[in-house]
Amino acid sequence: MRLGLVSFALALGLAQSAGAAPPVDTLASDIAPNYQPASAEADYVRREAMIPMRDGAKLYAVILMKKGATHAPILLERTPYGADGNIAGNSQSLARIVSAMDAPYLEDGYIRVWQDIRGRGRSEGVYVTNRPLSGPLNPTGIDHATDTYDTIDWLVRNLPESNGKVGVIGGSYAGFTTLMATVSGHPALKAAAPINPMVDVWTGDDWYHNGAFRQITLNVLPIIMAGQARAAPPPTGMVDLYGLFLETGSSGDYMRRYGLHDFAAAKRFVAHEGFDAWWREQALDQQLAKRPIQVPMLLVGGMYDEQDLYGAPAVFRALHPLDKDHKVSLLLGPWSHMGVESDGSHLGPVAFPEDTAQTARRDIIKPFLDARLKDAAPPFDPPAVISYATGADRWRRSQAVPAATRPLYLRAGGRLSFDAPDTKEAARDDYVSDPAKPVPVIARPFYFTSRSDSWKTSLIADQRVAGQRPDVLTYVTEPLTAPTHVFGQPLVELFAATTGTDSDFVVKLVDVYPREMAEPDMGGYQRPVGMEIFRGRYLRALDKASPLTSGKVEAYRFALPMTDHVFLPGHRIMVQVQSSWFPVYDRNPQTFVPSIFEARPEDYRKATQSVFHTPGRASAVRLPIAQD
Ligand code: PG9
Repeated sequence: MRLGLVSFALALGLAQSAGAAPPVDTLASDIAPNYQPASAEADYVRREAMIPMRDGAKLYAVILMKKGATHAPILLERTPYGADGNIAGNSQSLARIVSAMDAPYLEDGYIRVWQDIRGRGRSEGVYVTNRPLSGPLNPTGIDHATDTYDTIDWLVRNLPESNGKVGVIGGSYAGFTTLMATVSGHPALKAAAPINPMVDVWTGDDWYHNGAFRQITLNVLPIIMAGQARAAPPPTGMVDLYGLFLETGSSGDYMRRYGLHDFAAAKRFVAHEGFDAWWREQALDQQLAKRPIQVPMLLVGGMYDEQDLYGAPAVFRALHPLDKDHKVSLLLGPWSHMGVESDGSHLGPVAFPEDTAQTARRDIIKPFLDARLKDAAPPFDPPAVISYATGADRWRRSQAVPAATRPLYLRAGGRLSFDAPDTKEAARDDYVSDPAKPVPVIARPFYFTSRSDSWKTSLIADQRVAGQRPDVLTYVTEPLTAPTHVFGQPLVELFAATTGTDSDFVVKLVDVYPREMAEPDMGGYQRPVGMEIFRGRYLRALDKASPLTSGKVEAYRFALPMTDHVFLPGHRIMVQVQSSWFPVYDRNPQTFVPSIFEARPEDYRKATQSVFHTPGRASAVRLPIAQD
């Protein structure tokens, strides 16, 4: 009884020396919460605001404008990466504190606003990665559309310098929030420019492509989910990820090795490997197509976007047929992820005759926004698509995108031809796919972040790295005698069999440069034009994996990314076929297992793959041909 009382007293903290009050820290804080880095001499005004949302959460925004701005349009960006990071603090001159993307707007009298989305940076509220629109996946009534509405409402009421017109812009994750903003319904929202937006992360953006898991993107989890502030990727060291992933095993093993399996998002990947309702109901192209198109939109896509290649053209394809008042246009250029914001005069070893990104920013994106946001700006009505035709290196305006109607057939002897195969030629080609030696995306080493930028330029990398391997089939045309202009989404129709019970097929459309080029380094370069992967377990149903029947010939049909490319005379068109694409995509064990995240070392087995080219099983890539 006595002991019990003592423990009770201890629990209450009463056992401390009689009468001693707990210490109170009475020193004044050195933090200056109202510090204003812009001094009297600055040519800009910088403000901060905690903007109240309808549920009481306050979201942090930083507001920047030229001193003396008046009747100014507002350009809003909502980001998970830290609003403050968009302003470098070391100058009193506007031109020096913002990026080349932002400077022209500010110099032209715009108000630029960056906001931390809820739960990120200095904003209150709960962070949910790609928080779905209100509906079955999000019953809260709070989404990026409502947060944008509340933010815009506050901005137009509280910024006396504004003209009451707001545009939204942002790339990648912020491209996703930009798309979400378009359903907010706020009357002040007049234009949107989603750049390389995340749209359908199962079909073709960050997390999977046609069911093949993009393990490389796991490295991003800590960056936006380890805490409210932007954090570092897993501390793997500057290693060749080809070697690291191979040595580690499955993606599940990689997650466990670096503590990534504890992230809620990682648990969702494991729980939703297929294209089930979870992914389908947040695929933004389909979600937007169910709603009226309210806001003029210039979708910006990069043909060599190593992260969100799919999103912008997918939204265009979904909305264009519904777009009776022509509100939606697509701008497609030769850029890697977010490359439109930087130097577009080259990508990897491929040089362009102009800074394509600067042209796009100066002559297309800004005039589009100006026309809708500034009080007196010349009209600018883009056609359905503005694209940069690589190969020919010229800008093009199109009202329609051709369908993929012209088959380019895989033929015996490694030939590629617009003529269909005949019965006299060999029926198939075989190769052995060995998960222990997967086909590399680029020549090793593969770095995730580095000075050599190997991840950023991986989609334009020389494909000789693959074509020379015995586990990659190559089919190539004769040198072309006339230009062949491919504009749109090529469609793969591959008749193939495997001796395994699960399998990946990767198909690449490649421009083979002539042996001798003016730039000597480019002789014989195998330049990718469109490449994509399909995971065989989803052949029957995208939402539910099922084993392949060993030895059974199946038709694999899937689209390559949208492109605009001219194969020039003297060049040859090549198609490559392979069954791994590493380390961007995890390895298919080639033995059916319930979850590839949990594949064990013994599940990874060699398989013999057969690609058919007979009249009844005429493997081909169907090309959308532009008539210039
Ligand atoms: N595409 C990016 C992303 C990757 C993974 C998770 C979330 C976002 C991005 O650059 O924002």
